[in-house]
Amino acid sequence: TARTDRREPPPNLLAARAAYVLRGNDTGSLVTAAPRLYPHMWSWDAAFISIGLAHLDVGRAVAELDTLFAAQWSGGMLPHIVFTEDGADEYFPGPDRWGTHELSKHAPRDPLTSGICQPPVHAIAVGRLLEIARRGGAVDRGEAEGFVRRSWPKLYAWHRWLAEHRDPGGEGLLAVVHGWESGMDNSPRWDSAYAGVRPGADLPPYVRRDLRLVADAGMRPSDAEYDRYLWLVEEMRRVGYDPDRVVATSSFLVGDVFLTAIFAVACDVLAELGEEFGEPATQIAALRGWARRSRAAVAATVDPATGLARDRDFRSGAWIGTRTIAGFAPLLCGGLDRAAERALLSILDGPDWCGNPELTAALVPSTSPADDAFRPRQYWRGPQWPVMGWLFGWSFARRGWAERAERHRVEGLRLCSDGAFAEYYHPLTGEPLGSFDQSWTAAVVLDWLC
Ligand code: 9YW
Repeated sequence: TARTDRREPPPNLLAARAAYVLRGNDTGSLVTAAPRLYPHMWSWDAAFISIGLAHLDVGRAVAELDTLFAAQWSGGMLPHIVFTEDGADEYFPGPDRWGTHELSKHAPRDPLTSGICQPPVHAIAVGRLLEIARRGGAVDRGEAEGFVRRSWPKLYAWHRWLAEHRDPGGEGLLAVVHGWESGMDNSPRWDSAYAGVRPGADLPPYVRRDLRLVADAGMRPSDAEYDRYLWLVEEMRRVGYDPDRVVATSSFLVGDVFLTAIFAVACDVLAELGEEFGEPATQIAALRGWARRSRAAVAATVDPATGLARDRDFRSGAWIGTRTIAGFAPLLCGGLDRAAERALLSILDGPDWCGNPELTAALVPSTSPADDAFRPRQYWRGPQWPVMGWLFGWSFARRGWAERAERHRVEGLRLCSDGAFAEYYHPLTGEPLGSFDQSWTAAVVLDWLC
């Protein structure tokens, strides 16, 4: 449907539908990422979901993050999936394939979890939740403040884990050991690094389940990609998920500039909360130090030729210059000098990105329509993800760019006004793609509307 053909429901109807999606996906203790495709809790989804829930019921929003924190590994890692019992047979790879409870001394036995992590957006969510709760009455405020007090040490432990175990270069560019950890599973950012992953002949056989649940297999990663995904899990199993041995042995080790930018800004948010709530000064100073180091590391990745930030393959030493949403990472955390930042903003507004007149909504596509890797229907290879629009809008507001933040909100709502709450959208037609009634999409729509 072209932009002009869209019938847009009034905002209160869209908000009611978004609330209905979150309620529908609520199992009681957690809101699954999506009704059928993703019947478990995903780490960064849970953070965004809690922001949406905060508009409906602060207590329920807090409970969502409590559920995630209850699955925290003893070393501090927040696992990327917390498995529900009901969904265990529905999703692959499930708890048996990961086997974390049998292989790692750090993993919880109840609930069962995966053995990798996702981007650390949680402190951002806690900060936003507190803001929303403070607009309400004393009960909401009290609930949120109590939650900040009890979750702060857990968030600190999570950030410390990342700083201590995921900075192999020692300069603040944090590494992922699996594309899934970036949250952008099949982004062309990872193609060259995955080319170096050679699945062994002893990769145990498996059956994918995702393909039964989307209309078109072409929207999902390929089988060859899946073999590599599973091989990396196999490598981690073989070292018992020990964080340092994983970094030493994984055939995939990439400095993720987008995750690093999120870490930098989330460290600042957590430090600010720590100051307000009287947390230990040494820990606040550590957070500020990690923020500074990672912010500088993000700025140092910028390619002078293109102006975009880049990931770095720690195994091959190569920079990764594919034009993806990650190129704008410095806008999330700041740290560029004025000229470089202005240049990056004009790339963002230009014809290869948000200024492309063919876009349904002026939100950053996951891959530039001008890049050879662009595939408009395929997951992280081109579609727009509403939740990423929210993250940029939030960052712009934090950085004092109110007008840009507002534009992002309006454009995000334009994309989501079809009421499908799709996982991702075709950037040129606005067609909803992937899973529908996706929780984090509903959550960010609620935050945009309320
Ligand atoms: C998968 C749940 C997750 C997100 C990821 C997204 C997708 C899971 O869905 O990955 O099995 O493909 O890439 O960012 O957390 O919404």
